[in-house]
Amino acid sequence: MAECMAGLEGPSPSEGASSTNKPTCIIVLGMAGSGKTTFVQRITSFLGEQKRPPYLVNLDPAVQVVPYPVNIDIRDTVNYKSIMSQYGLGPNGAIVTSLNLFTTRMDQVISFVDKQPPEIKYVIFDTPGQIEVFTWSASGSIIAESLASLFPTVIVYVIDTVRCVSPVTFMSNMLYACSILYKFQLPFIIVLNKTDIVDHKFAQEWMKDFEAFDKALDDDDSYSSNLTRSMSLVLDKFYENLTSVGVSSILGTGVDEFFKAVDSAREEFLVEYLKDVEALKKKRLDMELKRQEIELEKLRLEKKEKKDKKGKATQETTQSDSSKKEEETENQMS
Ligand SMILES: Nc1nc2c(ncn2[C@@H]2O[C@H](COP(=O)(O)OP(=O)(O)OP(=O)(O)O)[C@@H](O)[C@H]2O)c(=O)[nH]1
Ligand SMILES: [Mg+2]
Repeated sequence: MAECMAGLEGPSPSEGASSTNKPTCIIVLGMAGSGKTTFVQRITSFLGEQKRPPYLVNLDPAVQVVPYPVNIDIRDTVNYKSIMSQYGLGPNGAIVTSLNLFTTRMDQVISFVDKQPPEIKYVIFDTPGQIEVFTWSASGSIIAESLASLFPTVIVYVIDTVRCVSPVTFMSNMLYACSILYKFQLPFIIVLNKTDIVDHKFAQEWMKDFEAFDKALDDDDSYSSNLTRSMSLVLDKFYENLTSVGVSSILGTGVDEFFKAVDSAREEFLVEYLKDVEALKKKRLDMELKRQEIELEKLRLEKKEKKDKKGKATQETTQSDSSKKEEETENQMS
């Protein structure tokens, strides 16, 4: 049953992301229709069969049916249709705004995740297809950073392999993946989904072997293919450290390999990323302390100003009273 987020106080999690008991947070991103929700459903049933059910969070406010047993559902907190009419937004804008509003309660989400028993090894976040939420809106960063400051966190980018058979669309997908990786700076796994329709090996070969990719581009002499060729040289560094897994969310193939990749990404997080996250946490704390100091100083000044004004007003009243009295005495004497 979904958690009720109303009236819950913010968290005070005791330990950081380095604790061995902390579950791994998996944020599932990908373009619209790439199969994120079906993938989450598949990995949930895989873990369920192994008696290791995950904790599930749906961050898509516009989804009609959530096909897995969701624990936290954004739809219980924000109504995206009424956000459309309230703010005069179109469907995409309303999804981005809904997520921004939900993000203001991220502390509550963290509190729920933090309260999970040690048997919960994975917390999975399904996200909307409006990937711009995670690329240019603040909420994506807030969600990822606040999770990573407390739990080992991994970004999973789901790709529709069928849409990648053309080298140009493959490249645009990779550029998106690359921008997300650099934005979040967290361990990153690419899931080449829908392998029941197309084998993913060609995509892995293109990532490893520039010449193979170059050859695939030979049949296309458009401007975009020339641009794509230059881009693939630039992306070489990005491909070097990339983990990719072929999965069919419909058949369930590749899921065990995916979890092996997640477990090594967790290790990678604990060894390499934690330092940065700890530094980020410290920076945040320093900033928060500074903000509180400024806020206190502002309050002090406001209080002093009010007191001064009150004093001045009393002085003026006393002065006008005494001048009135003087006037009255003068009048009586004359
Ligand atoms: N053949 C095949 N179809 C798949 C696979 N995964 C997902 N699909 C189909 O792809 C379509 C989109 O799947 P969703 O899981 O809704 O995709 P999504 O990324 O969550 O979509 P949005 O939330 O709208 O962005 C559905 O028709 C799925 O049945 C797969 O591994 N193989
Ligand atoms: Mg979905």
